[in-house]
Order: sequence, then structure tokens, then C-alpha cells
Amino acid sequence: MSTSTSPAVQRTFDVEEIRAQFPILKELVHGKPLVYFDNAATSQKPRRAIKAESTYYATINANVHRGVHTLSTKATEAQEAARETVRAHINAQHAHEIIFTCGTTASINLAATSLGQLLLKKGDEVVISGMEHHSNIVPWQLACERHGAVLKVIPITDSGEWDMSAIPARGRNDILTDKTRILAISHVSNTLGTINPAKKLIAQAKKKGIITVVDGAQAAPHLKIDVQDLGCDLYAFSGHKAYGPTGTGVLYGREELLERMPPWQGGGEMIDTVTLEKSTWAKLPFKFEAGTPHIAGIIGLGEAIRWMQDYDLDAMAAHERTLLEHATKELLAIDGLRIIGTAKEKVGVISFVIDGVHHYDLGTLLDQQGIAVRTGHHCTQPLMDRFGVSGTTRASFACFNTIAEVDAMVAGVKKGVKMLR
Ligand code: 7TS
Repeated sequence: MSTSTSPAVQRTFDVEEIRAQFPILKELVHGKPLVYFDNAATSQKPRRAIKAESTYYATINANVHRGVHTLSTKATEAQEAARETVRAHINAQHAHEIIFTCGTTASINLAATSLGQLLLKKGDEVVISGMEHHSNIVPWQLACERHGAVLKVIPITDSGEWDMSAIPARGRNDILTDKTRILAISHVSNTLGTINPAKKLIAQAKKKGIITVVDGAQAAPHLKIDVQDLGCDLYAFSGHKAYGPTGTGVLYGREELLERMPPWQGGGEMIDTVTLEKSTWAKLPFKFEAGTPHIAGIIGLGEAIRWMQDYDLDAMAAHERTLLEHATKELLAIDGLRIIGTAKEKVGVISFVIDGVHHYDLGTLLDQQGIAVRTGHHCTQPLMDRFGVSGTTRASFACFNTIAEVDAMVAGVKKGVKMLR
């Protein structure tokens, strides 16, 4: 099992060479070649990540950080190598700042529960934005209810961006106030594809002593993440959207803050000592990793990230941008089609509505042609309300998608419009 953290030479970007590494792309759906455009829900997995997981089960399966026996040592080493891979990938300072969870949802619930307990009192304020996934709304609502705090929301412009005029760096600002304790924002929107100016807003919040939490679920698969450069306190993402296994996620936290945060879940491995009266906590990151982790998944995630690092991530992003630009141009030529989310800075996510065509019907027709898109509210109901729609059809691209696949989708949409209108 490879555990190197960075390749000596990066492979040049060749989409056919990349596609050959994704076994699922050979599958037929309704007798048609699969066109997978639902990567924002979960990406497909390269053979290397799948193999790393099965090799763990076949050769070194044992619990981690527990036994003195050889298999446990090997499993522990493989898991901790994955932690180091993640650390390097997002440029965290220390490997113990990387907490493994089962996904972004778990990472944000950990953050909201623990930070709530540490920071929130009656009348304090927590700020989110109007484009958050439910995973970055509901945990903060729960925390605010628990501690008597107030949830405030950054408004969204017609193009699907934060309305920065509502949060000026100088002068009166009714959103980031003296009472704001926590700012929790998405780096990239799952519905609109907008890449948010997170670094700028974090810098503004930092000046006011506000703790910043970033939902990076849709950024990690597409952007180079540098948590030190971003300046955030906590950063959450899912492994399964970044070519890794389902059931894996990460919460990065700045060491000094993690040291102060109380544990989220209690149980085995997160303690230092336990008596029947009181327990003390293990050192980082184990204080936040109660119970047996998803060892195989974490090892698979490490391998998925090493796989990504074998390529020039800028070239991958450029390829996805080409797909987005092509899809945008071709879709806009369809009569009555409107794109929701027209920010200048976007990842390869395109959401649209068509007059007289229900997104669910269109999604079903596309599926019959082997094309997988997501339809509905994408777990962003407040954002749907903001744009006055009940849902959209969403195509979300990954590095293995092609222009020919975009053309197939556009042809499928045109066919759908003819049938449904
Ligand atoms: N935050 C964002 C921005 C997301 O896009 C998602 C999942 C989550 C949090 C939750 O991640 P999980 O891995 O814990 O489920 N987004 C989507 C989506 O857009 N379609 O399906 C899931």
C-alpha cells in the first residue's frame, strides 16, 4: 500500500487516461453509457482508492491504536499515514489538527455542538449565509436554540453571491456585530457552484475576534485548499465527494482552538483516564474521535488524495472550467432555460430551470438516456426560496467528465423539453 505524500512527477492531464481509472464509467445505464453528472452528491472513485480499502480488509484488518499485535500496528500506521496525507493536502500545520469524521455533516455537528458549549451565551450571534446546505444551517439552529443565541444570515445577490454590501469591512454592519461569536460559511455552493470570497470575509471576522468555520464540502474536490492561507479556525469536508469512500470526512481545526473545545461524543479512545466519577480527555486528535473509526474508509481517502496529488490540480480545475463554460453556452441557447447561479467564480456546477418543464420529469428522462443529474432543492431550501423556485436540475462535473458527455446532456435536455412542454 503506497503511503508517499507527494509525487515526484505530476502526470499530465489526459481525460481518457483518467477515465480508464474509474471502473464505474464502463457501466451501462438503461443500455446507454453512463454519463455521471452528480459529483456534488458523491464523486466516483478511482481504482486505487477502491483497492486501498479492500487491501486493508484483505491484509491488515485490525482495530487501530489498541493492540500491540502486528496487524493493529500496520492498520494504525496506514490510518495515520492518511492523516498526514490530508494534513499536507490542505496545508494544516500539524497532523493532530486533522479529525476524521463520517462526513461534512458530522464535522459541522461536532463544530456546532462543541463551539456552542465553549462560546455561546444568551443574546450572542452566529452568522451563516443564505446559500448554505442544510448541514451548515440546522446544526447552528440547534446550537442557537440550546444556548439562547440568534442566527443571522448574509443575503444572496441575484447572481448567487454573498451580498458584500451587507457586510462592509468598514462602517455600520448589522450582520457581523459585536455580539457575533461564530461565522459559518460555505467555501463553494453545492447548488450554485459559486466560489465564495471566504478568505476576505474570514479576515474581516478575525479582526472582530469571531471564530470562523468553513464548509468545504464542494471546494475540496475542485480547489487547492490551504487552511493557513484562508485563515479559518475550522474547515470541514467529505471524503466521498473528493474521490474517496463514503462514510469519511474531515474536520480541520486550529490546534489552540481544538485544545479549548470540549469533546463532542464520549466513548473509547477519546479519554485519558476514566473513573466512575470523572473522565479526562485524550490528546488531539483523539479527543474528538470516540469509538472505532472507519479505518478502511480513511485509508481509502488517503489513497484518493494521493491519487489526486499525482495530477496537476490546476489542470484538473481548468478542464472542469472548460466543461462548465461549454455547458453554460449550450444550455443557455435552449428557449426558456434559466441558470440559477451566474457568479463569475464558479466550480463545475450548473443548476437550471426551464419554463413549463418540471425538474423531476427532466431528471427522469435524462436517466433513461444514461445521464445522472440531481433534481430538487439540493438540501438548500432557503436558497430555493430566495430564487423563487421549488427545485432545479443540477449537473455537477468531475475531472473525468468530457465535452462529449456535456453534448449528450444538452441533447437530452432538448429532447426532454420537446416531450414535456
Ligand atoms: N455541505 C455542502 C456544501 C454539501 O454540498 C453537502 C452535501 C454537505 C455539506 C453534506 O455532506 P455529507 O457528506 O455530510 O452528506 N451535498 C450534497 C449535494 O449537493 N447533493 O447531495 C449531497
